[in-house]
Amino acid sequence: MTHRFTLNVHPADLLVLTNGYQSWSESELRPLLDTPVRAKLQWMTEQGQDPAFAPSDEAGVWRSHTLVALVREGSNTGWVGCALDAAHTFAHWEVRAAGDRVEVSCALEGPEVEVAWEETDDVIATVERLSAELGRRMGARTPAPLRVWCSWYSYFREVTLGDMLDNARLAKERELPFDVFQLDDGFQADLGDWFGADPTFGGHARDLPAQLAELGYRAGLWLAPFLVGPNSKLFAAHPEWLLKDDAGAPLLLGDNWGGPYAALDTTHPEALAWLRDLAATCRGWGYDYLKIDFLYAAAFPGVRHDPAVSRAQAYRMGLQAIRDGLGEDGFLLACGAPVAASIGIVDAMRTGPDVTPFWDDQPRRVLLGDGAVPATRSALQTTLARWYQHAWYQPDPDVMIARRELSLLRDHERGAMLGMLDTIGGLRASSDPIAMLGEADLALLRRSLEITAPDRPVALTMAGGPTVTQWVRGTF
Ligand code: 9PG
Repeated sequence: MTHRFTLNVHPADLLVLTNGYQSWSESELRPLLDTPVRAKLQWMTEQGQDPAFAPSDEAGVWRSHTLVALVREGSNTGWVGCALDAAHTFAHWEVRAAGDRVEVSCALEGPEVEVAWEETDDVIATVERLSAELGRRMGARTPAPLRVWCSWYSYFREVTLGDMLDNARLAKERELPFDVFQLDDGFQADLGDWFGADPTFGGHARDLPAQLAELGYRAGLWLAPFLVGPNSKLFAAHPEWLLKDDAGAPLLLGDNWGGPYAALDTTHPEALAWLRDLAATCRGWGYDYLKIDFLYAAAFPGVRHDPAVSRAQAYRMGLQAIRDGLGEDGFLLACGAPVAASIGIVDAMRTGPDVTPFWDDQPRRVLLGDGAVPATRSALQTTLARWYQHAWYQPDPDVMIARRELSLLRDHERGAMLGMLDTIGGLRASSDPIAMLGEADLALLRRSLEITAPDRPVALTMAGGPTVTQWVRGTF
């Protein structure tokens, strides 16, 4: 079913607020007559966009997922559209400049759901109200936000058990107020082979939680539960659990670990049972916080065991299996995840691409058109354009990089990050090696770990830096 609306407004007078498909997908407020960017390489579309509804590359044609707003330039008046349920259905909004009018459509991929469309003299308030309504209908979970130390942004896949313990001990010594120490990618034998250890990790993930507990910290673990490495034992043992292409071969997608990977078919009952067992085993090891990543894979277009299940529904079945295995009282942070379809099952959601110790990656963002590129600038822009999503879960705007060493970020860029964190609310996180932090760095880190209530980004301006409108519009 497609809903259609025509506006008798000149496109040159409007800005469009878009919401990207998954955590890393660019979200922005831009003049309607501008041209969106579309990733030039296939793996970027697979990893950062919805391949079934990628951004347009035509001037005056914008695509958005679940929610869209049109704002009259220089005012807070306009129109807001929102599909009010995302459990079974992906809602594909398209806004198109058509001469001196604007055509808007909302195509539903999945069962029928209610679609709200309102003209308003307060766009910001209407976005917040419809977003809250969606959150209510889907039973949004918003537990207390946590302060997390995460290994990824300093150690990447080279992380060791020793690095985790060294940082936890130093954090305790310096009385840094973290709740959770979270081990990221790099401990596992392969994607899918989560119970085997990477030989360079120097131990096993199950050895960590008890030692963290002694220091007073909860243990968190990263998993990409829906991914299966082509050389993994899981791939060889259960090809029937994998999402297939039209020819019946396992679908291989993305390019993040030196080549493409397969995805679990989450409509397969045995794959679901395996996912429940995976989460329950991690819980048994002592992890009550899971960062589950690359989740879009379960919603990837492909041939499934049960063809009657929509992509959104297949995704939620996989997510629910993980929730069931972890338990209701465990904390689930989703990442690389279809944002609205995750509401009600996850506790927190990454709301933008990865932060980096540098401001921008123009070759990949501008020349290759990848709005989901890891870069502090992209993370800021996308998270700010999603300020209203705190009604869906605790937002995770990613880590604050406070260290001056091994970082190209300048003071006003760190300041912009801190301003964004204070505005968005939600989780606070760091990945800095504690031993690398001088007095000024530690002060900034402590400040960045102070939890704030979500606010509207409109009033925020950093001294000497860009205004929020400039950030969100990408014009800086
Ligand atoms: C572990 C990492 C961290 C990180 C996640 C995710 O498109 N890309 O190039 C791209 C690179 C890394 C990436 C996401 C996308 O990072 O967001 O926090 O957990 O995986 O591998």
